[in-house]
Amino acid sequence: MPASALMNVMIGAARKAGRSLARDFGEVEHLQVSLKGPANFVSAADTRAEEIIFAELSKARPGYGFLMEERGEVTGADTTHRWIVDPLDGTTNFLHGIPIFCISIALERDGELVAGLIYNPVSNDTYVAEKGKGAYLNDRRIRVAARSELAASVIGTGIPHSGRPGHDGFLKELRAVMSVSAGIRRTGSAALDLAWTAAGRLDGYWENALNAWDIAAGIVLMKEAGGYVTDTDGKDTMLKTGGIVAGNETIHLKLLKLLKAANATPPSAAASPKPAKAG
Ligand code: 2AM
Ligand code: CA
Repeated sequence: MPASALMNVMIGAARKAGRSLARDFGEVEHLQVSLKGPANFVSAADTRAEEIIFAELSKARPGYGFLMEERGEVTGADTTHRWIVDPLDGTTNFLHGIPIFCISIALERDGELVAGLIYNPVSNDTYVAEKGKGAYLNDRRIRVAARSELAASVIGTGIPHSGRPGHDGFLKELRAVMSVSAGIRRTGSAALDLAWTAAGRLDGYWENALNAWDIAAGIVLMKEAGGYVTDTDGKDTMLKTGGIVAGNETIHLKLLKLLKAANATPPSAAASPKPAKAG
């Protein structure tokens, strides 16, 4: 399918920022050994990528608003359109030289997500979707996986690290899902988890406490790949609540039920270990 004018704009911005990120990623390995470490360098790489995307999208669609990870909300003259952008999703991977990170760009029109792009500049994988036009990976149509049994399903998730909320709650959810599924994967990029679920690599995915820019493009991809995506209450308010559950119709429903039941149980011994007795 030839890309629309809108998608060409999004692809152009992502590829240009992707070249900058890929160049900077090549430097990260050298910096690992330096005393200061690459943290400052990575946040500069993130900012550089965001500036490129901001400039490219502003040039092509003057007046559209923005919600960006670094800049936050930028109100445009055109209040019907808003770009939702994560210039570097999978920052921890990037920082550690792990080539699993991406750029995520979504467009909202009248409050509805209408286009999404996720681009990994290392693998050169470009996932795109526009409302009503299907989802594609490098120009090939993608669909969610057809598996209906959790026992055969590989499920993606994100694990809260220090500074993020919900550690005990996550352990309850993990216990529930790991005991009935074929395996759990944690990529470190919520956007790529959704892209991989849309492409049928993962059968399902859930995570909590995310930001709108982590998931906006992935939501469009999931829906256009024939998938189901809601927050943990089964509602279409993922951008507000930051919780997300995704899969085909059956896996999505099974995951929702499983997570709901898990959250209704008291913390297990594993989730809240008793302090060891002294002596
Ligand atoms: P980032 O790489 O842009 O930080 C990994 O589980 C996912 O969670 C990534 O998409 C990551 O985005 C996101 N993430 C990491 N820290 C976060 C935080 N403090 N709040 C919300 N999302 C976070
Ligand atoms: Ca992110």
